[in-house]
Amino acid sequence: MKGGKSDNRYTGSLTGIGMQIYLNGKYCSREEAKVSVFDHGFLYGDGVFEGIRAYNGRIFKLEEHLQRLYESAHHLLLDIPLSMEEMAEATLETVRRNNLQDAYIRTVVSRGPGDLGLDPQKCSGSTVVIIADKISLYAQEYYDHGLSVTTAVTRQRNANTLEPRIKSLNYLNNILVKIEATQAGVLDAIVLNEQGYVVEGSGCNVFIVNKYGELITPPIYLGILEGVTRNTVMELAAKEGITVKEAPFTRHDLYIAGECFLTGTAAELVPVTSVDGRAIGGGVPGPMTKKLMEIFHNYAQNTGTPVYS
Ligand code: PXG
Repeated sequence: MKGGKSDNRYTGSLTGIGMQIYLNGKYCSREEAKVSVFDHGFLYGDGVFEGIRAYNGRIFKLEEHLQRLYESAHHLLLDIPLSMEEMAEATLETVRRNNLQDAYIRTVVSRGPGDLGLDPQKCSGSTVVIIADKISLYAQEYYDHGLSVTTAVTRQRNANTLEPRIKSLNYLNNILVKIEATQAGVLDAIVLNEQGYVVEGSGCNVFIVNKYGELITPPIYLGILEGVTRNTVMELAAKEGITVKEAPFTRHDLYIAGECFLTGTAAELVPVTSVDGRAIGGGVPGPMTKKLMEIFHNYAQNTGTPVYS
């Protein structure tokens, strides 16, 4: 992006040599993996996607990701020409063909090629893409020392426009938030909804630890993507005996929080130690954040659908 600072995303990306990409039932090279300029995914952002991780030869929460993909498609009346079982198998096979143990998988289903009008009925059939690559979102120093973030001026879409629970190919709201973060010299920004409640980051969910030691994350009805990592962290924390609440909170609650962290498939758990220049928890990652990072890491390494068996 012109004028923007480069960050350290996708540093682990494969060079593409020998990469095998699933495209509409066939596996092809990076060079061959091309879709039409008439695809409504390209023309209108008409489609859905998922970002999934594999750890240690196992796909993490595959069923949950596919469930969300199919729910997003259902809302958009978008046909996925594979059953969920077939999609699961295609996902496993894509990781296998790329011989990966740890991977970041991008599944995309778009409306497919049509004419230049909006009408999805004129599209000939969905385009399905599965890419298995590597990803490293933030440099290790941010996991060790925490991230500085700002709050974004761009607000969350309300559920009567484009429902935030749909993981659609229209990510412009999120991209505007990301641009704001970059312009402010930080790596991410926190989004508020129209009522001023904290909802999420540009591509991640948000948690705080309040002064009572409770772990709080915004409820789904405020307008968030129901993150797979978010749900996993809530479950793992509850098992640890931590009080976990889905409750609305404001920018002020964020500023005075004892701890704060972000969750996402790509980011995993990353501590936040400054918001709009206000230090969170003394400006260092808090004990609950560190504990949950460790528990999540162990859990992710030892669970999931085996790729090679
Ligand atoms: N909220 C939003 C808006 C997201 O896009 C999450 C929360 C976290 O959900 P999971 O299920 O992953 O725990 C996401 C997912 C990126 C990037 O480059 C991030 C996502 C998707 C695509 C790219 O940061 N986030």
